[in-house]
Amino acid sequence: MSRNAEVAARFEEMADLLEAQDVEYKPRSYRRAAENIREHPTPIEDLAAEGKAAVEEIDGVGDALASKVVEYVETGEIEELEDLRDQLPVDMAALTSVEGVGPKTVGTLYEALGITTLDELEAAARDGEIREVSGFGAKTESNILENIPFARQAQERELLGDARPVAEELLDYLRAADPVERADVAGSLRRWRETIGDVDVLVASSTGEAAVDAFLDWAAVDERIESGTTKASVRARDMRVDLRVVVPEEFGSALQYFTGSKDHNVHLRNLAIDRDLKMNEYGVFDVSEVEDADEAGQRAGRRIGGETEAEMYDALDLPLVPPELREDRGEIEAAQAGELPDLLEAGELRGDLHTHTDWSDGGESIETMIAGADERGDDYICISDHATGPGMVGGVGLDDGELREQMDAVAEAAADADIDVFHGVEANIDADGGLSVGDDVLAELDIVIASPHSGLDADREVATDRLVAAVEHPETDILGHPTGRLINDRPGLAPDMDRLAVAAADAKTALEVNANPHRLDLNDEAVRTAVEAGATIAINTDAHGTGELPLRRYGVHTARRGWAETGEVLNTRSAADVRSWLE
Ligand code: DGT
Ligand code: CA
Ligand code: CA
Ligand code: ZN
Repeated sequence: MSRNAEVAARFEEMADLLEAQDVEYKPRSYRRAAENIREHPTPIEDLAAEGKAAVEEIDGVGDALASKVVEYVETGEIEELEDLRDQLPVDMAALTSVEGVGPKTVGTLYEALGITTLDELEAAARDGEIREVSGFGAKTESNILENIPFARQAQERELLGDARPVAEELLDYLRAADPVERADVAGSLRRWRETIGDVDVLVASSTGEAAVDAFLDWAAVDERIESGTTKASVRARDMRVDLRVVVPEEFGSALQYFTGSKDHNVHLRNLAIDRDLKMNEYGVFDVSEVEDADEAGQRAGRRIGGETEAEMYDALDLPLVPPELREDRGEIEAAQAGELPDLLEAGELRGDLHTHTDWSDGGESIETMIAGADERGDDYICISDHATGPGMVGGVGLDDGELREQMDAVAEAAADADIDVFHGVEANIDADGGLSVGDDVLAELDIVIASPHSGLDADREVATDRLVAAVEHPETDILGHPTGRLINDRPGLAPDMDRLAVAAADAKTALEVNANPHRLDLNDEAVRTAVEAGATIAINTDAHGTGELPLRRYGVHTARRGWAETGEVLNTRSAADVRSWLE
């Protein structure tokens, strides 16, 4: 975590603790300051070193808050925060991660029942104590109980989009270190799972201890958890990072082993046993001449591979299975039958079909977004700002008149652009599956994205009906972030994906894989249902600024985890082919 993020997190905790005590106004100013400090491009410690006045330059940070920033940078503590924590000794972050539980609820439940942790909250809900507290009822209690497992999981797992950049920074560092011959990520991060328990990194080196030392010296390490001659674990940027060091000859077998998943590996190992082979992190061995292969050492038998990962699969007459597929969801059977999907590749996407500008809640102009796409080498971009309607707060969305005005602005920008520009809209799906924009306006736009932004706690049946109706709307081209989930934050809708996928395929409406790492919506399994039903998918960043255009890769790898092939993805097509698909 950067120091800016650290300070922001502390201000947010103060806001929560104050709010829990029914303090007015102050929580809002702490939250606003937190947001601006987090986003501020200058390291907060540099500003603090210049003095309080420099800190006050940040929007929303006045004299009092600037003093606290300086205090934190100088002492590592904020006295007022420590006092607040003493007054209300609760695990605020954990408790408020339960949907429906805010700081005020935490304060009330602490006063009434002394609840300080998730475990205590769960026990109280289970024992029916919460419904007895004034202002609470049986319904609230059962909601809390239902949402606790989700919150608990959210506390434990990092977003792919947070973990990946940390791992890549570490790989750059390790690959430049003398003792390191090769380095790669393994584990769930290499499989691009949407959340990550810990970061696994594998290094090939003939001088193991020196490689471990280099890792421990990485500047981002905050805490050394354990270390030995060939492995170590640390905390860095608020994540656990595990390092393994192997000799170069065993890099392939170790990479295969530590990439997992465990189920995939168990399945492979059983295939190996059937052929008198033994597979482990040290290699693949022919053990037909070995008396008792289970009892003999790990490296017993005749080694037939392990320097590369491909050799491990080759020993079983299998093609290399892409890491994203290694979940034991049928990929081994497919590999045996020669029917592995020909997965979409990152470089095959030719444009983004869902982006925002400062006409709605984006941060940049139409021209800047187009230039950003051009710079990335894309062939086209779709400008699709929010329309007004259910789920849009604070006048963010455009009404029909403004959308018409925007048509001229987009046409003007398109005329000056070197890439193709589509003009679209992100319309909101209302409770019945209708869209929040007039049909005449929808008909004039190139691309209509229909997204759910409200009613995200509807039951399965209701949700499915509503999404199917949106997909079948004659003007809808893409169903945007179909479930509306926010990973670790909000479960979103849980539609019957089979029904939705069939409806989308029939209506020729694309289903979005929203690439924002907080969303990844559709998720991997839903993508698989979609493509099996013959639906088309569209991988979009939903970028609210050019800085978010590179998030596309998270969508690509999620689609790969859903077995998506190139031809099934709308935006692998040329602009002309997208236009004819739209007609
Ligand atoms: P995570 O960290 O929870 O997101 O998931 P992974 O898959 O990264 O799991 P992790 O970090 O516990 O272990 C990394 C890989 O090491 C795992 O995917 C497969 C391999 N592995 C770990 N423990 C075992 C085991 O007991 N048996 C087998 N076959 N493989 C294991
Ligand atoms: Ca892991
Ligand atoms: Ca691990
Ligand atoms: Zn959007």
